[in-house]
Amino acid sequence: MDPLTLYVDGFWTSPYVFAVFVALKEKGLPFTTREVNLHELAQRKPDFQARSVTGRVPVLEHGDFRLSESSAIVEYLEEAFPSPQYTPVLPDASRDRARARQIMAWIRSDLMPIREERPTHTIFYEPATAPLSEAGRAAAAKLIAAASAFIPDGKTTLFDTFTIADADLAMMLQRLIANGHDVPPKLTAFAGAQWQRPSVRAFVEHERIAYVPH
Ligand SMILES: N[C@@H](CCC(=O)N[C@@H](CS)C(=O)NCC(=O)O)C(=O)O
Repeated sequence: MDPLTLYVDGFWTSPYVFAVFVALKEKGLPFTTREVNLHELAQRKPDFQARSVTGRVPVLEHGDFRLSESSAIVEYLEEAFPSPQYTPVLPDASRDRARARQIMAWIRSDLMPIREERPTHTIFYEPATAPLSEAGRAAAAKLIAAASAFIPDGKTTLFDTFTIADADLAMMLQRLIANGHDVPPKLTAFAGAQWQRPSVRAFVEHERIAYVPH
């Protein structure tokens, strides 16, 4: 098999790297990682710029093929390493798969105040100290309402089996939970269960260098 290399951020906090890392782990694929120190602007160095084109992590290398954009990479992995030989990371049924794509796209394009005021380093390093702004509180209420609607009552996965949409939604909820915000029990149970998955734990517990604000 062509070797797989995942380019990750040096602090292991990128939610987009997280999605791809978890997909690779869930599929049981052997891969190596290479850290790109964004705080040192390593993403702008010609070598990484040429690999990524967009100058952002994650980038996946599969042999001589290189791809950036986390949702495109997840889709590629799902097609290149399909079920039943490899564990699927998207739902099989077309409507569920469409719903998973909807949630993944929404998480990547909405809720900007939460992403800005509760960045993922507040999950993995120190919690935030400033209270949420009015826009942050509105975004939190929107996330809670949407997650409550998406997650079936009594379940800790969105669909019958785990998908990357679960990991994405759990990461977004952890921005609130890890910072001590009030989140309904159904959502804390969901995020807590997702956080126990071995693939997720491998990312959460990965060794981290001291954080440098940038
Ligand atoms: N839509 C992209 C977002 C990737 C992204 O924003 N990556 C950030 C780290 S979380 C990055 O590389 N930032 C460096 C930069 O933009 O210079 C994806 O899903 O992969």
